Amino acid sequence: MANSSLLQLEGDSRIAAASERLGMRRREFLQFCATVAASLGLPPGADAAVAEAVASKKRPSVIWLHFQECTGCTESMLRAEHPTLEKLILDVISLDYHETLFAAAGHQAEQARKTAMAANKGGYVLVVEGAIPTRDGGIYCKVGGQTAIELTKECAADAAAVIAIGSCASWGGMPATDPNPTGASGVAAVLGKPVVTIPGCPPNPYNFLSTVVHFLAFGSLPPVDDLGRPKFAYSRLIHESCERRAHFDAGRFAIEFGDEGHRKGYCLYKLGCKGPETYANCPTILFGDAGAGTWPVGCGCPCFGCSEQGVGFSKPLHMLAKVKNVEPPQQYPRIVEEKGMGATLGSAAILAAVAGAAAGGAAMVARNLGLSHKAEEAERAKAANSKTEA
Ligand code: FSX
Ligand code: SF4
Ligand code: F3S
Repeated sequence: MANSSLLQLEGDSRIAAASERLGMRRREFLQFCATVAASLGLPPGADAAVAEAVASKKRPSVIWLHFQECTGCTESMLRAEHPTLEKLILDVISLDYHETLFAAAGHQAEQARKTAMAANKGGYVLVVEGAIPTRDGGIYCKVGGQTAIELTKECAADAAAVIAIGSCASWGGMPATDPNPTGASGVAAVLGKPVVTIPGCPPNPYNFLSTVVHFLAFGSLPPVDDLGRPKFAYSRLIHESCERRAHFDAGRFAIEFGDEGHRKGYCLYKLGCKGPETYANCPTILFGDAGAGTWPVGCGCPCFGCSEQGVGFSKPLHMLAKVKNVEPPQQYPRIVEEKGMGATLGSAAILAAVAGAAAGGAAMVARNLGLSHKAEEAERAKAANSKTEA
């Protein structure tokens, strides 16, 4: 890791070139990098390493596969309200194969994938979007004559890292809904080894961006929980950061869509909101940079747990959520833990109002929030153990 400070980098020609390329002011670019570093829960000083990496490191080659899905993951990445987002994503990676965005087709496209894989053997990032059908030999999804199973295994063999983007690729998601006729499964299940998962239907593009920036800056993917989810984004229940939480605690609920409670912005728990059992940073990171309230609950729609295996696409929409942490725990999480709230250009703008040195402070704030799902991980491990024992 380089040893420069963020402020020293302001006069650096690499930073000037990167800012120009991205159509950002230099200060704006540096503040964005500070926010990404803070969101990842990195130690103070890592913001400069992030800025140097984004500005000057060779962009990692990305092979992006599509299987059983709606392409919402790609859409949400490219249709963000703020035009800088997709520019940033496409600037930090070299997207060498992507079926939806490719101008090439047929054999030409297949050749491009093989060429990129050979040229970057052992160094490329494989991103899988969509579930993989496993029933009947995987015949329900084929690309270029190969099944999704074959393609995933072939592309993962020489990848430096594998990211399952969206709930479909993470564990099966919507295509795996009961009775799951095609045997839709997640990438880890097909490869038989853990991968980084960024669930959500669609997932928030900033969580993908932050994950890739971590890989670019430090050569590894960020720390994950036992389901492969980056801890910086999936360590807290939605219910913990929800703006309607005070109504929940006070017993003020919307009972029907459009009733007085709903119009007044009361808690959506009784309409089936799964925020109390879903881990994701939706309420803090928001979607589309369109301002406050741009997330499901903010718009009056109960969270349906799209990012939580066993909740989204499994539990009926109006079934009441399992409420965790109703009372304070006997033991509190450690004060200093990796936890971020995600990087948004909005939060970068807030940082912009603060002196450069505040980036370190932001990192500390992000780190001091603590983790809330340690108990849940332990619960899952216990359940898995008792299954093995039985
Ligand atoms: Fe769609 Fe992606 Fe949902 Fe799945 O997102 S938004 S069905 S998670 O794989 O395209
Ligand atoms: Fe927010 Fe849903 Fe929790 Fe109510 S139940 S506070 S709407 S997350
Ligand atoms: Fe999904 Fe709930 Fe967030 S439905 S987008 S996890 S608020």
